[in-house]
Amino acid sequence: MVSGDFHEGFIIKAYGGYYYVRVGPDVWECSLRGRLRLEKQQILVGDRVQVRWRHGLAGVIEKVLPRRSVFFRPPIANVDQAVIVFAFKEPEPNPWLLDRLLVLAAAEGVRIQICFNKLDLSDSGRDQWLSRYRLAGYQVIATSAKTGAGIDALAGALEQQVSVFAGPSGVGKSSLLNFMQPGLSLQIGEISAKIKRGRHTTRHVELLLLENGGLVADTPGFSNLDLPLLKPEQLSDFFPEMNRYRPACRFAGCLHFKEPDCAVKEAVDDGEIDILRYQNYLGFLQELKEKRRSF
Ligand SMILES: Nc1nc2c(ncn2[C@@H]2O[C@H](COP(=O)(O)OP(=O)(O)O)[C@@H](O)[C@H]2O)c(=O)[nH]1
Ligand SMILES: [Mg+2]
Ligand SMILES: [Zn+2]
Repeated sequence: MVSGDFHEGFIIKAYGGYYYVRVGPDVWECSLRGRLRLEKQQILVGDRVQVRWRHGLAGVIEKVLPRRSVFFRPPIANVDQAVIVFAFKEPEPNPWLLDRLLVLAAAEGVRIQICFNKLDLSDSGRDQWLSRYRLAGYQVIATSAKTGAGIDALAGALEQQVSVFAGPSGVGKSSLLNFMQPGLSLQIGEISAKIKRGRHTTRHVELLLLENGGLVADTPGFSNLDLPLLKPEQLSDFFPEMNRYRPACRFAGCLHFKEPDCAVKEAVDDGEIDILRYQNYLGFLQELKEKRRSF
């Protein structure tokens, strides 16, 4: 290579004033060209960039290529999908938290994939989880990082996509990635250490490259679980199963709460919309109404 050659790559990590850029099979440590620093252009993990080779595995970022999208929490460019991971057992799924993450991910505008892990520990109760979320209209995969069940399906969903893994700690996010890509050697099971460090810890986001071309950010979860700033009447846009019935409600701005002739409430009564999902919806609705009052 000649010093000054241009190459294209993408940023997998930012750390200590350097950007780590994957160029083909290698990772280069790159600084930012002065002009870009002056422009104060925010550069994110996931950004595609043009780099000039300097020496060894080092270069300079000359240009940031146009972004397709920006995921805010955590900040990553060009994300295609959020994979929301929960476990069937240890810890038990928390439907309130799951539904909240689904709203947050939907508000980010990315595709959503749900993964229930620890299939090996599950009992007959698992079908209820799978059908609840499939009925709601989500893609759901069941996996075990212990036996390997469902891992091919998960890897297939990640292929050639940029994905953010989110979910509570201890559900097996890192274990799943290690199973798919043994070379990653991500640390598993350090739940207590993570919590002890407290909420002001800087979180370093890193994109991991899988053999099938998938890129995955193994995040410690959403950094903030506040609901997005939605108008109460927008909330049902983020519940796919309610979206289907909404056009049949009598009122255009129906909140599906106490309004007459509400198609969503009828679907709940008929068992076509899961009652627990609906109750979580009402809980979130109340929260949004209170938030609006406090402005
Ligand atoms: N039985 C079982 N245990 C698992 C599975 N996946 C992960 N674990 C265990 O669950 C714990 C937490 O896993 P980890 O990957 O660190 O979860 P993370 O916090 O979501 O990244 C570890 O003790 C893992 O060995 C699974 O599919 N089955
Ligand atoms: Mg982990
Ligand atoms: Zn309604």
